[in-house]
Amino acid sequence: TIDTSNIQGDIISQIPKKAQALFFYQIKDVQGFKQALAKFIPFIATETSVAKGRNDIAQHKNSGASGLLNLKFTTVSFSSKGLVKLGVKDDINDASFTAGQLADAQSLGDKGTTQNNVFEPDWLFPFKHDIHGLFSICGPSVQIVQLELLAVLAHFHCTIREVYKVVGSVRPGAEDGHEHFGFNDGISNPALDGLSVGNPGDDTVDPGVVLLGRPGDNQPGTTTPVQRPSWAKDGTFLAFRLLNQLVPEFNNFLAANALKTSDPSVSGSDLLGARLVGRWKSGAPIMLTPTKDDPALGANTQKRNDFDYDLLSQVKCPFAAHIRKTYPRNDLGDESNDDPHRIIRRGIAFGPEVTPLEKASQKTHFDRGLLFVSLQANLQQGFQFLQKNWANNANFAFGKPQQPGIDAIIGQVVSGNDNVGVRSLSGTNPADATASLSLGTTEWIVPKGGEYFFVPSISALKGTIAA
Ligand code: N7H
Repeated sequence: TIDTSNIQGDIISQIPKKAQALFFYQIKDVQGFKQALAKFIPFIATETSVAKGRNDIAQHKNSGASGLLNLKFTTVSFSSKGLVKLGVKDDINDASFTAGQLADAQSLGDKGTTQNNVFEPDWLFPFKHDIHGLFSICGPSVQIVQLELLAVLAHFHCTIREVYKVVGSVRPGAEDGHEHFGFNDGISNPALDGLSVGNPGDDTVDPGVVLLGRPGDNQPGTTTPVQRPSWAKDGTFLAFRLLNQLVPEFNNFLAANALKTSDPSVSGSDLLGARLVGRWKSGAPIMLTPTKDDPALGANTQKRNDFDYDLLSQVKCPFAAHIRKTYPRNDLGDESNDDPHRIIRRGIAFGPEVTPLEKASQKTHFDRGLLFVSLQANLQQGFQFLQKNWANNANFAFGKPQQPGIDAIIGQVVSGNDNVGVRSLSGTNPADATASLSLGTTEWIVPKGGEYFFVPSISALKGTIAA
C-alpha cells in the first residue's frame, strides 16, 4: 500500500482549483530556507488533504451555502540546481532533469538564435537563468491565491528571491475548464493502478509511470527498475512550460481554411478546429461524433473518453490530431504500449480574454495561453517523448497509408530533423484524406519558458531536503 498522506497534492488526483499562482525563485540563504521549509511542511497539500478538501467543497455546495469555500493548496518542487543548492547531490537518474529544460529547448523545437554555437531560445529572461524552486498555490479565486502567496513569501522571507511569478485562472462563465482556443481541457488523464479510478476509456497505468520508485518506474523497454535514491520514492517530475497562445491568429487560420460541411448548422471553421484537436470545443471526441459537436457527449464523463481510432483511416480523425498524437491509443497496437508515455496533465489557462480590438485586428496584443504542467516519473519517456518523438515527428504514427504530418496544435518544426521541416498534416479534409494542409509559418503556440522540477514526497522533504 502507498501512504497518500506522503504524496503531494495534484499528482494522483487534481486539486480543486479556480486559480493557481506559480512562483519561481532562487534560494539565497540555504540554512534559513531549510529551517523555514521544515516549519512549512505541515501546510503542504497532500493527496489526503486534497481528498478532504474536495469532500468539504462538495458538502459546502450541497448545503446550499453561497460563495466558494476558502481552501488553499500549496505544493513545493525543486529544479536540479535547487536540489544541488540545498546539498542534495545524489544522482536521481534522470538526465533531462539534471540538465534542465533550457538545455533541451532547441531539441524540443523552440525557436531562438544561435551565436557562437550556443542556442538561445526566444524565452522570457527569467527562464534563461537559474531557477531553484517553485511554489504552486491553488485556490478558489485569483485574489485568494495571491493573498496566500504573500503569506508563503512572508514565511520564507529573505531566504529566497523571486525569479518569475504568474497567476493562472479558469476562464469566465461557460468557458470554465476550456483553454484559450475554446476547447474543453483536462478530460483525459490516466488513472494510477491502486491509487485512482478513471472514467470509462481512461487508461490505468502502473503507479511507477508517475511515481518514482514504484512498480513501472522502469528503464525504457525493460522491466528493470531505474535506480533511484531512496528519498526520491513517491516523488514525481514536473515539466512546466509557459505556452503563449495566439488566439485571434488561430481563429483567423480556421476561418481562412474552413472545411465544407454537409450540415448548414455546422461551421466549417469549427469542423477544422475539431479535426486539428480531435475533440469539439465541448470536449466531444470526433471519433464518436465526426460531423457535428454533441455538447451532451462532451459533458458526459462516462462516454467522452471511451473510444479508439480507425487504424488506417483519417475520415473520422486525422492521424495528426493533437489528442491522437499525444495519446495514440490503439494506433500503437496493444494499448499497453502507450503506458510508459502517459503523463498526468495539470495545466491552467492564464491571461485575459481576447479583447474586441484583438478580435477585430486578428492580432494578439496581450499575453495569454496555458501554464502547461505534466507529471511523470521519466521526463524522456513522458513530456519529451510526446513533444519530440510524436508531436514534432511528421512520420508518427508509423505505418499509416498517408504520412500523418506534425501535431496540428503543438507540433514544432525542428531544423536538422529529417522527419520534419514542413508544418503540415494530412487528413484534415474528411473528403480527401491524401490532401495535406499547410499550417503556415505562424506557430499559434509560442513557448516562452519552462523548467523541470522534482516534486518530493513529504518524507523526503522532512528527512533529506529540509534537513
Ligand atoms: Fe494538449 N488544446 O486546446 O488544443 N490538449 N494542449 N498538450 N494534450 C488536450 O483530452 C492543448 C500540450 C496532451 O488522452 C485537449 O483532456 C493546448 C502539450 C495529452 O486522449 C486539448 C496546448 C502536450 C492530451 C488540448 C496543449 C500535450 C492532451 C483535449 C498548449 C505534451 C490527452 C482535452 C497551449 C507534450 C490526450 C483532453 C488523450 C489533450 C489542447 C499542450 C499533451 C483541447 C492549447 C505541450 C497527452
